[in-house]
Parts: sequence; structure tokens; C-alpha cells
Amino acid sequence: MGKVLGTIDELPADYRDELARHNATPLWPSIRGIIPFGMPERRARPHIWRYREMRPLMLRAGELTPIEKAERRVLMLGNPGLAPEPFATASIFFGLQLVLPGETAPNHRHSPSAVRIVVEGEGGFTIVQGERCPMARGDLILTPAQHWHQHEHHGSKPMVWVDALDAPTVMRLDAAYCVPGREQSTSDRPDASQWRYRGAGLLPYERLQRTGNAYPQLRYPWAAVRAALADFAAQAGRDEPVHIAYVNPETGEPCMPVLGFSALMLRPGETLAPPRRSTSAGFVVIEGEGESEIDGQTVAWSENDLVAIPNHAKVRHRNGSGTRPACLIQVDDAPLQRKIGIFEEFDAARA
Ligand code: GTQ
Ligand code: FE2
Repeated sequence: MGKVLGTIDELPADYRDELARHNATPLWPSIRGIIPFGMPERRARPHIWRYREMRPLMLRAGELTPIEKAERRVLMLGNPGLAPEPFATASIFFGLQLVLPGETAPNHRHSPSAVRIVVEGEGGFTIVQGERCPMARGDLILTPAQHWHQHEHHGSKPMVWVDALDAPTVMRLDAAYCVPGREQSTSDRPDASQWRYRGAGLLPYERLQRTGNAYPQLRYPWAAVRAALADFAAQAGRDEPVHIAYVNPETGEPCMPVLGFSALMLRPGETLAPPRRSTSAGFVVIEGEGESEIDGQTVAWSENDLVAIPNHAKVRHRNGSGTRPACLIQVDDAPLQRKIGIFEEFDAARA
């Protein structure tokens, strides 16, 4: 530590030119930029997208661009610190998608994985590999990598949902691509959350012999998650966070390989200061209102707002109501960070 590193300028010009001709670069002048001491160099900043401001822009997209000319009518939510990359954090793509009554978004599959979090409307469906997943507010619907998916809307009002994709990672791997497909034929059966994986702790008997299907459950209805949060909150101590992870019901592992999903309830009047984590995250406000202090910056949020939390940020959430709970669906990159061995939580003393 503390050694003065050589700079690029102190190298002779002819040597620098020769290196450039051979597509090589000395590491030592930029080693701290690539691997800084102590904490990563974070480009992403705390940020909020308010639904009150985004909704009119979504509806205007519906007037300006027919679905046929969009394929997916999505506004990408770009973190100002990451511009011009249109990503919410270094690893999370957040989009707001609008489907109007009667519209369909055509079938395709691609290498990035997507998860839908419904914020407005009813009567929409995402069809994933033939399984019809109804979309109601707060529902979480998985369209894992290379799974065929199309959207349709049979209701009478606009449907809006949040798309959370691992596209930043897949693009960094130079591995993002898409394949268009013919319209799927669908099963008349309800999605698996309504019968095969009806409740926690219950599995179809033959699934004790694992099928190896990495995505047995594609839809996580909000009604079930909200009830679980309420029952959890009724019993948990005040110092125990009411925080539930969306997992593969056969393995108990995170439901997706790169991005993790969880539901958090802040009880009336509760302030929650989770440990500082190495992950980046974002959340969608499903219910209630409050504020989050992120690296000293306070954002006040209410229903359907989206918030971005940079890696390693210090976070404190506060429910603004003394009588009503607040519920958030959180997205983070903990599954990927755990797989590559870089997930860390820092205790308050080191924060
Ligand atoms: O709904 O299939 O926000 O393929 C980005 C890419 C949504 C989708 C996005 C997609 C989709
Ligand atoms: Fe897609």
C-alpha cells in the first residue's frame, strides 16, 4: 500500500506506440481504476422513477407507437450514473411495459432472463412455454433464458408491468440474442402455482425424484405472498425483518440464476437498516409509502415507484405510515454474486 505507481507518461513514446500497435496496455498506471482499494468504483447512483411521472409517458407511448412497430412497448429505466447504458444498476435492467386491451406482443425467446412484476391492470397473460400465466397486480412471472414467451391482453384497461432482466450481465458476456417464434399453442390448465405448487412445504410426490426442470413454477401470485407476509409479520419480533425470498419450490434455491427476488414488508412505523451488501438492488413499491436513505440520499416513494440501489450502498428504509404496512418487491444480484463467490454483508461496525 502507498507505493507510488508508474504513470503512462513516464513511459517512452516509442514504447507506448509499439504497445498500441500490438493491442497491449500496461496495467500498472490504471490498476487502481480496475481494482480499487477498499470499495468498488461505483458508477450507478441511488435513483427513483416515480410512477406518477412515468405513467403518462407510458400511455403516450401507447398513442405514439402501435404494438406492431414496437414488438415490446417498453420504456427502459436508465440510472443517470450509468448513461448511456439504459440500465437501472450495473446488473439490473428495469423496463416499464405497456400492453393495451386487445394487443398481443409476439412470441420469442432470448438468452437474457426476464421477470415481470405487475403494477397496473388485469386481464393480461404472459404465455411461457405453453403455460398461461394470468397477470394481476403484484404477481411475479418468470420468463427464464430461452423460454418461449408472448403477452396478450383481454381486459379493458391498460396493463403495465415492470420487466426485470439480467440483460446487463448477458450483454457484458457478448451473449445476448433473440429468436422469433410462431404463436404458441397453450394449455387450458391453470399455471403451476395454482395446483402443482399450491403452497409452501407441499410438492407433487413424484417431484421427490427431481425432474431437473430448473423452473417448475413460473408464477408467484401476489395474493399468496401478501398473505405470507401478513402472517410472518404477526409473529416476527420487531428486530426480525419481514422478508421473504422467491425460490424454486423443488430446491429452495433462488428462483432465477442471476437476479434474486424477494418481498419485504415494513410494518407500520418500522425503520429497517439491513447490513450493507456487495450486491446492487432495486425495488418496486407494491403497497404503501415511505422513504429510503441510500448512501445519505433520501428518496420518498409511494405505490408503483421504482428505486435503484447501487452496490455496497448503505440503506435505511422507513415506512411513512404509523397505521398501514408498506410492501416492496426487491430485485438484487445476490444469486450471481454468491455463485462467483463475491457476495458479502458488512456489519454495522464496518459500514
Ligand atoms: O416482454 O419479452 O423489457 O424481450 C425487454 C425485452 C421485455 C419481453 C423487455 C423483452 C421483453
Ligand atoms: Fe422477451
